[in-house]
Amino acid sequence: MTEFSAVKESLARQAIELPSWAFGNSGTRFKVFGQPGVPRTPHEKIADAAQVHAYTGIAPTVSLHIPWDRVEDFTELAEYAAEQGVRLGTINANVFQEDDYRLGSVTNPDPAVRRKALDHLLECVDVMDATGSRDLKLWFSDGTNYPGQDDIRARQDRLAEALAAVYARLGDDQRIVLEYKLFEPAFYTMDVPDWGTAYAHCLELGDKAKVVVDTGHHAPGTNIEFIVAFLLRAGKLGAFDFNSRFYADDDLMAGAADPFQLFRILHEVVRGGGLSAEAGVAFMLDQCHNIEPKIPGQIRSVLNVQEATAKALLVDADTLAEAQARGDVLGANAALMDAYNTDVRPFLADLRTEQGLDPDPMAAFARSGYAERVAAERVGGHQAGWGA
Ligand code: PSV
Ligand code: MN
Ligand code: MN
Repeated sequence: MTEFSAVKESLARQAIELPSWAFGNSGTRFKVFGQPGVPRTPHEKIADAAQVHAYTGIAPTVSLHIPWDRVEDFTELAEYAAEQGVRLGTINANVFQEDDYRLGSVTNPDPAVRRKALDHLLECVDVMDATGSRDLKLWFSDGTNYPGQDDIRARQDRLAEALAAVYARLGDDQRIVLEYKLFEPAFYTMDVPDWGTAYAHCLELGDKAKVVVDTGHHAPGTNIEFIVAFLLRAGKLGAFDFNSRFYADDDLMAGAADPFQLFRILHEVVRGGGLSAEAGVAFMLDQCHNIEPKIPGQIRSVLNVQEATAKALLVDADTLAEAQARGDVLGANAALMDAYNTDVRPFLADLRTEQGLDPDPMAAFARSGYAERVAAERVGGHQAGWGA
């Protein structure tokens, strides 16, 4: 197996982006549970995200959702983030929470609704100009609930038209990252249900359009690592939304439900060169912490992704390739499993110590008193805006 010293540098360079909405109250359609000290403003969400970075050292950026995080002055928000020790990252558009969008946003049969949705997407590019963000993350709740409700093909045309208009507005260093989801909120057809649909639209758009793999957006049993391998090979993997699911789009902590799947995904990332800066893959979390405390929930998730990455990096690529070439099924499988079964936690603790961080981020945050302080200071925290 590869020595830990050989992979340390890659791990030290790892960057995982946090979702601002993970810090607000959230829940299901049955109940949103309030927690003491949750952020009341985008600034406070960023302050909380900065805590995760302060203790893990690998969560330097925060993803915003518009309009949940709309502020008067995004340049000021970016400056505030820098003061907190983090940067603003991906901008997520939101065309799924208004009555007008009952029958869809950019695929709505009504041209006036389509125009309104497109205007919001273009406004998000304005926000990116102010925040210096590279990526516009597009997820559409659009779809239909009943056979015959609308013309599936016409909806694809409308989608393509909107995407082309947004693409034309992008700056040289900006990208669209297009997210797919099998079902929910639409139950019969989603207009971007799978990676193939997202890939086809991104291909048509051009180089600045890439696919987002949200690990919670597939049918049970889907081989997500295959999708990752395919998209990386095609130069079309733009980003991950990491989270865990047991049943549907559960948005639980990454690596909680199936750490082996997370390892298999990261193995394909490493194999495909996806950790390099040139690959341009954004590693984001997209989660909600409905019942557990939010900052520790994010720290745990970041550590889970880091551990899976460390194990993936420990796979001895030569041993694996040799075993594969000679058709040694068990040898090849063992090369992978040896790495997966390694306890990387002591190595990662040492790495943190070398970086001047506490070896145990969960314990260090708990000791810091931050949670108690904000619980006393902040009254009337906001709902994340999702899951209610
Ligand atoms: C949709 O389920 C999704 O995964 C998209 O990324 C949204 O922007 C996000 O969840 C909101 O939580
Ligand atoms: Mn997502
Ligand atoms: Mn989702």
